[in-house]
Amino acid sequence: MPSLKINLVRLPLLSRFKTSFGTETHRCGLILRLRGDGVTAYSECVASSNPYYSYEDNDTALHIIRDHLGKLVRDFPSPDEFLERATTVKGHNMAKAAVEMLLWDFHSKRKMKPLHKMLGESKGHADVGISLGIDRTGVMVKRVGEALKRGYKRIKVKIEKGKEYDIVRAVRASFPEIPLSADANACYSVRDVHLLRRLDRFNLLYLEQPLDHDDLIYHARLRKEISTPICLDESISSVDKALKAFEVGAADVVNIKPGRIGGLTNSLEVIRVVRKNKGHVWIGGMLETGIGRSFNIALASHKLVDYAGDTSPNEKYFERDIVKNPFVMRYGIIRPNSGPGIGIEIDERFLGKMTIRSWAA
Ligand code: OSB
Ligand code: MG
Repeated sequence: MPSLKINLVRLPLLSRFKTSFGTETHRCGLILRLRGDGVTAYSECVASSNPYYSYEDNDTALHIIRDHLGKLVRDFPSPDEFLERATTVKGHNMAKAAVEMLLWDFHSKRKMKPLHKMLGESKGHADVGISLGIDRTGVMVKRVGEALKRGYKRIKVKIEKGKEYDIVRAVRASFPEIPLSADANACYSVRDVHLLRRLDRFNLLYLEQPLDHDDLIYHARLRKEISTPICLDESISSVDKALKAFEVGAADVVNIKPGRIGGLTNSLEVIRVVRKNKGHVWIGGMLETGIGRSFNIALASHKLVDYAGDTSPNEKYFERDIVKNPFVMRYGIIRPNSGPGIGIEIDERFLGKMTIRSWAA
């Protein structure tokens, strides 16, 4: 008998993570487990306890998975087949992605193949950058220095409206040459071009999602008005949005989060769309536990992913993770697990301890 279990876990973060939309002190998310045919698969839904990054949160994702998507996986469809069935549900990509990735893990394990090899041609490693939350500029500069010492290949600082210039200037003044980017998480409007133009002098690799979470058109306009390349995160919620972004000239770079795009199948397609349009692509993160991270690392190892992503090892976020074999970064790279599927060993006892509620779907 197939069984789908959903656990809501709550793990304290080592330090608070501040973005322009809010401050996180915990990772509160859904862990999915699918059992059947002698296989146990896991995945993580990237939604959190609030709808500040996008409209989904843990409650909407739980509802969609438990009441609509769960029944579509009883015969263990392929990820493709599942997505086809799930087209009746509009939107809710994070919920869909959690189930789609669960099936990727399931089928990779059934074939006894590591996930990164199921996804296409793998480089065998992911290039790793770090995402640093907003803090006092002195603290941010110190954190950048520590991250560089640990070998991170790219530093991204979160910015917010009115503080962008001071944050980026302080980091650039201390580290004139490093690969540096800034992530606004959609806090500017088209009337703020003058603020963003002032960042042009800092030679950023790109500016991530300056404008509205759903926008393409104003990003295309902004892209002509500043010299810093534009990277889209929130706005690229589907393959269709990726195609349109390049059609209207809204982006130079795309941050792919499989959770935002409905899973790995769509992510692979977006990667192809971006590279075909001569854009650059990297894999982002959503403060996931080691389970969610393992999917990101597998995808970030894909041959066509050309920029370092936000795939820091989880010691950055958690004192203790719910996996027994967390990723280790050396010289700014992480190797995907070589075991079947995501290759993660779950710490079931600790997972149980961190679980607030669970459901069978
Ligand atoms: O915009 O990339 C983002 C975390 C939560 C929500 C949005 C974002 C982020 C990050 C964290 O930047 C990246 C990571 O998981 O290491
Ligand atoms: Mg972002």
